[in-house]
Parts: sequence; C-alpha cells; structure tokens
Amino acid sequence: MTKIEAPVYKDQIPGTSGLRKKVKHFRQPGYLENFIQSIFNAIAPCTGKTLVIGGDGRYFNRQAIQVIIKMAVANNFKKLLIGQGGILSTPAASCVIRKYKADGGIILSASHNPGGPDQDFGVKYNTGSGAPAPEALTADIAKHTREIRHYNIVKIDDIDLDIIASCRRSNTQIDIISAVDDYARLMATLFDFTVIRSLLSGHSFKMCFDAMHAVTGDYARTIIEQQLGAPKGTVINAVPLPDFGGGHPDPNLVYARELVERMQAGSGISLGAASDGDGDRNMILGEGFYINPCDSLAVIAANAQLLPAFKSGLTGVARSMPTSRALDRVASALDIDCYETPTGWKYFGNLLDAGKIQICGEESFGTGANHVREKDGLWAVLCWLNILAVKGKTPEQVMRSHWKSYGRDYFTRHDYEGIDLDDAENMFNTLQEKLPALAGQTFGSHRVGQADNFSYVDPVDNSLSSNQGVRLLFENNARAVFRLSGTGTSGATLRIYFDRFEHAGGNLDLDPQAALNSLIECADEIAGINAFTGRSKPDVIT
Ligand code: VG1
Ligand code: CO
Repeated sequence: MTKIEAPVYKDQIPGTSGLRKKVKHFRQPGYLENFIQSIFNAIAPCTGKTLVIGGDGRYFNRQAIQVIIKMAVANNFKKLLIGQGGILSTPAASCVIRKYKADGGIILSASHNPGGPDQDFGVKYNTGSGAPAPEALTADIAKHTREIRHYNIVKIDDIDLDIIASCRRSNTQIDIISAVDDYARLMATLFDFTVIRSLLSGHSFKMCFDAMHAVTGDYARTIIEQQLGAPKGTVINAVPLPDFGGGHPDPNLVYARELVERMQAGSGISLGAASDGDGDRNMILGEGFYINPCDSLAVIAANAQLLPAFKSGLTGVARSMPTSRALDRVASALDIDCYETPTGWKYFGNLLDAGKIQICGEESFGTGANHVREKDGLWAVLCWLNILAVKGKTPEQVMRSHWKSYGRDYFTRHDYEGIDLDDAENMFNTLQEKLPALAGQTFGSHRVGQADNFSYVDPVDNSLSSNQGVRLLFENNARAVFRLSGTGTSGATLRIYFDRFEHAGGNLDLDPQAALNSLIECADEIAGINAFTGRSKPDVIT
C-alpha cells in the first residue's frame, strides 16, 4: 500500500447530488483520489465494510472506477460489488446496496449533465440504506477534503470490469456483478407484469422509451422488451455512450426532442417515456400530450392501490418544496400525511426509512418510492404502464380525469443557465432583503401573503436545513419559488418555479405558460431577473 501526499482542493463541496465538476477538473492530480479518500475517512474504519461501485457509463467512468478499486483495496474494504462494465444506474445502485446489505456505495454520475472529455463528471456517496448521504455526512466529507494529508492506494493491474467474476486483492474480495439483474428482479415484485405484458404485446398499444444513449438502455431493453414483451425497437437510443451521443441526457421537452417529435398527435404511440444520464429521472408523454412531473407524481399516488406494491395502501407521501401541490390534494383525499422537503432526494431518506412515506417526488422529473432510496425513472414508467393497463385508458384520459376530480395545479419551471455568479448573488441578496416588506404588497393581480426563505426541520432526526429557496406565496394561492441550482458546473443556474391552482370546475385546458403568465410577470417585477441578469427569457422551460 502506498500513501500519497494529497494536495488540498478547496472546492470539493458536494451540491444537491454529490460532487460535480468538469472531467478536466476531476483529472487534476489527486483530485478524484482526495475526494474518494475523504469519503473513506468520513465513514472510517473501512475495514470489514462492503462497498458498491457503479456509474452511468459516461466518459471517465471506467478510469475512475479503477482508481476507486485500488483505493478501496488500500483502505482495507472487505468486499466490493461492481456493476458489469462499471455500470449501475442510480436506482440500481441503491437496490444493490440494500439487497446485499452493503455499508454504502459510490455512484459515478453527473446525472442529466452532458458527458465527454469537455463535459461533466460526478461522484456521490450513498449510505447503507441506499440513500444519498444526508447533509451532515456530505458536510463531514467536505470537511475531510480540507484536512486531507494523504490518500491510500495500491499498485495493482486494472480489474477486468466486463466479465462477471470474483477475485481477491489483498484483503478485498472484488465481485463484478450483473448491472441489471437485481434491479429487474426487484421491479418484477412491485408490478403486475402479466397485465403489463398483455398491454404491450397487444396491437392497440404502442410505446416508445428513449434511453437518450444513457444508462437505462440495458435496463429498459431487458425489462420492457425482453420481460414485458414490447416489440424490439420500443427502446430507442438504447446503447449507452460515453458522451450520450453528444446530447444532453435530460428527459424534458427541450432535450428529449426526438421523443417529443415521435409522440406528436397522430403518431399512434400511446405512451412515451425517457430517462436521464443515470436513470433516476423520467418524463411521461401521451400521444401529443405532455404530463408534468408534479402531475405524474399525483397520478401515481392517487392510483397506488392499483399497483401490487401498494395494495395495502399508503400512509404518507412527500414532495420537494418547489413541486406543485397536486400531490397534497391526493394526500388529503386519501387522508394520509404529506411532507414538504427541500430540493434533493437526500431529504426523503429519513421519511422513507421511518415508514412515514411510501411515494415521493420532485418537479425535476424525479419520482420514486420505498423500494429503493433514490428516485427511479424506469419505476415511474412501470407505474404508468401498470395503471394504464389496469384502467384501459390513455395517459391523456387518465390525466384529464385526475384534473376533473382534484382540480389542476398549473406548473412551470424557468431555468436561466450559465448566468454570472455575481449577478445571481446580487439578485438573491436584493430579493432576500426585500422579503420582510413584501407581505401585503400587490403586484398586478397578485397580493403577497407570505414571503420567506424555506427551511426544513427533518421530522425524524430534527436536523435543520435552511436557505432552501425563496418563496413568494400569494393570497390567491399561487406561488413563485426562486433557487440557485446545486448541480451545475459552470456559472450559476437560476431556477424559478411557478404554480397556481385551478379548481375542478375551472378552465383545465390552458397552456401552462398562459395560465401562469401574470404570475411570471409579477415575479420578474419583484426579483428584477432581467435587470440583474440581462436575460429577457429563460433558457429552458419545463
Ligand atoms: C436538480 C433538481 C433536483 C434534483 C437534482 C438531482 O438539482 O432540481 O430536484 O434532485 O437535480 O437530480 P438543482 O440543485 O440543480 O436544482 V439528478 O437526476 O441530477 O441526480
Ligand atoms: Co439523474
């Protein structure tokens, strides 16, 4: 074992979902190594522990895994479970950690961010429950990165990641396992595969799943085509590529354009779905019909009793704060608890572990449940398939009848990407200063009822997370929420979320941008987006 002196990097601070930087940044001498050793130092002692390792297959995935293996051996881990080819989708990694009772896992992914030599890479640590490291642990890892003196590594040949086999190096057993099998088996226990199979193999129902050249390719082919009998070719862009084919593996209306085009009205394709770089996000489309993730979450919760996994009902659900309150309406109809958490999956972990919730989600195309501790793209698609198969309806019919019973929460998110960090900070500071005086003021047709910066006290461990987004709550029950992204790697990304409720008897057929237009204008007036950033319109609207 060699101890190598570690240069200290001051920017190894995990964001919303792990440490994300450009590949070039990760390739600085000792950069990856220092962060990995800091994880190991934070969870020490490593002796006797089992670690899961896998990634989304993006550029630098394989090299990084070889480094992590050598460091894990040097740090005396008992066992490593590594996805074949270095691949594990984020939900599959969570599944494997739980199934084999590993002590934790390292997932290599920058999720929906592009990949390639000039693009993004990321590292995240999940705990023994399979959940993303909670805030206290990520803070401890960051502290170790500033105090690190050396890292441990062994000099051994690279391990063959492509063949399922076991080997031993020093005290460490290294198992290369199937990336797909455990996850696929778990899915089969959660859904009625028989009813989905008859839907997919019939002639009246066609679907298209866009893997966006990212990690879900193999998972979707195995489950949707091989096990559920959908015709070959149902999964498109199914081969994972290190640069995701040059695309942006983010399943939304802007970046999943190929799917959106295939799903135009008249296409005859009943269900369209896409997943992101690491397989934890999902977008659901009907024929010529977009389903907002907030609504998708609400539909899944409302129909949970149709899914074998939730036959005995739900006790609670949760959503991130900026996610629309469509879920809350379902929870109140079901008379179950509904929690509001900060953005990021790590905040759901305690609620899931404590059995307080079974289903949860975020507006950012993330939906999941208690079967793993990550959001799960393919799981959400299987939920829809199962619900559609039982109901014998199209996605649009299911969505419209949901709105007819619960009303509709119009929602949109506007992203301003790559803005100057100082501009973003100035805008936020000014907005923050204005907050105390905003209540009672009227902007256009909207009167501010409450204006604050969201903080969250975890109901399980009482930990406090503050500064989780500026909320403007209007008296007509509309909201505007402002956050800065914690996953970007260049400049700042400003996210502004808008939502308002339209009751079941109101106009349910508006275009969300039109339905929210006056709110959008009012938010700009209050925050001065254009004045501070110089931008007149968002880069991405979802
Ligand atoms: C974004 C989303 C957030 C999500 C996170 C990780 O974070 O808004 O809801 O949990 O990405 O998703 P931010 O800080 O950029 O807004 V993934 O699929 O990138 O792991
Ligand atoms: Co992701």
